[in-house]
Amino acid sequence: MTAVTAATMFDTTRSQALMARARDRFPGGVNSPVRAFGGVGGEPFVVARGAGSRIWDVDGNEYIDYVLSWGPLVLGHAPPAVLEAVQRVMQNGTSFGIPTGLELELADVIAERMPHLEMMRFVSSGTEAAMSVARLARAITGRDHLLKFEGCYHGHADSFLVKAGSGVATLGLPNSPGVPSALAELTLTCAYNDLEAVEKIARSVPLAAILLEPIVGNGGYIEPVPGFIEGLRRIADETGALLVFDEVMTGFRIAFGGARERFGVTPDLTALGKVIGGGLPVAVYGGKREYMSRVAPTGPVYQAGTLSGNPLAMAGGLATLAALTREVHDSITARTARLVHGMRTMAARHGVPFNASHSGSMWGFFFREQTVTNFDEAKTSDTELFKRFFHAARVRGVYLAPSAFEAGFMSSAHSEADIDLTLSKLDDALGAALSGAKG
Ligand code: HOZ
Repeated sequence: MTAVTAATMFDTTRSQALMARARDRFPGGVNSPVRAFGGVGGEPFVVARGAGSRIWDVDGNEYIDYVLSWGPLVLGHAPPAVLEAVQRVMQNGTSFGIPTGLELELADVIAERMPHLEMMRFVSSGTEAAMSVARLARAITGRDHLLKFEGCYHGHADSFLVKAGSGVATLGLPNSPGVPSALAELTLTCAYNDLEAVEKIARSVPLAAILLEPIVGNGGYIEPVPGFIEGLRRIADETGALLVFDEVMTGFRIAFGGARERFGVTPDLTALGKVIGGGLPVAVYGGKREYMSRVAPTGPVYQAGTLSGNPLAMAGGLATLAALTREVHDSITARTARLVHGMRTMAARHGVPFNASHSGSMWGFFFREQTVTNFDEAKTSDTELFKRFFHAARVRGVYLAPSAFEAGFMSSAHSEADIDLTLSKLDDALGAALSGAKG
């Protein structure tokens, strides 16, 4: 199929009509900024349904999906085990605001795979988890300053909208109006992987916490260099700061047991989300018992939520983690490796500067020769080529994250045949993108 044919056959009439109406109701027509396609231009599509590795838009176009709701759908779309569990639990009611046994069951599974979460608190979004962790770290240490890394995204709480990644990076907004400067000043930043800068800051300012995505997913996919995470642990210990892993994206993806298993470093506090809800709104924060005991009502650090521990969300998470055995994790990892390897080969064949990598089922790529180690380097990748590649892939039926600064994901529903098909479509798409065509 030539590029022209692929674009011509691609009807988006219904999506366009709905988006035109949506723009009147929602800022940018969306309920979360990256969805507006600001990072790639053009019109977002409106999704109708998903099954396994595929999604279909309201015009009937089919896509192999590598966004997977931005990470949670590690079993793919509408997995029968999750649907059955949620439907079964739903028969007994949708929310109580009273403890249920399901919360304890999900917490036990999480603690079994991540034993450093001795005690935890469920919330409904990654933003809430990160915001609560920051408050707790400040309360434990009696210090106000936080250190985060440029391009890392920890949700949209005031303290974290400073040189953030994800939509903030995609839209080129370094910070956000509305965040009181008095608060923003308490959030210090430096480049990811720059241990020397961390050392300098941590020794001159008393830090409550050093927070990071142990593998960055919100500034594009960026891995820590050997020794970086170990170095952060040492500096935190030596300076009295807490080390916080934001594993909302990486949790149950980069390794069966998350970043602690992958890097052999134990954080003091952890935020998790996405996979632990299997596509329903759940997040959690937790860590050492002595720290988590400071949270109300055992301790004075206040945090609450009407829908926290929601039974439907707990059921979704339990069914997802039950299906995500180590064997299943390993097989998704193997397919991710094959996709990444295939993309490298494809780029080499086309003679394009490119690098791609993955850890477990989380992956990413940049149109740039050298490995990317921080967000400044990510910004030097060829984002114009990325945009053309994104659109060319989309009209050929492969949905990639609509931003050069987001990670990709894989699910257990993606078959070997899906990977083969994806690679052949991406090869064709790259050819079209290099010839300057968007479609
Ligand atoms: N913050 C998410 C990506 N890192 C995007 C969420 C969404 O748009 O749904």
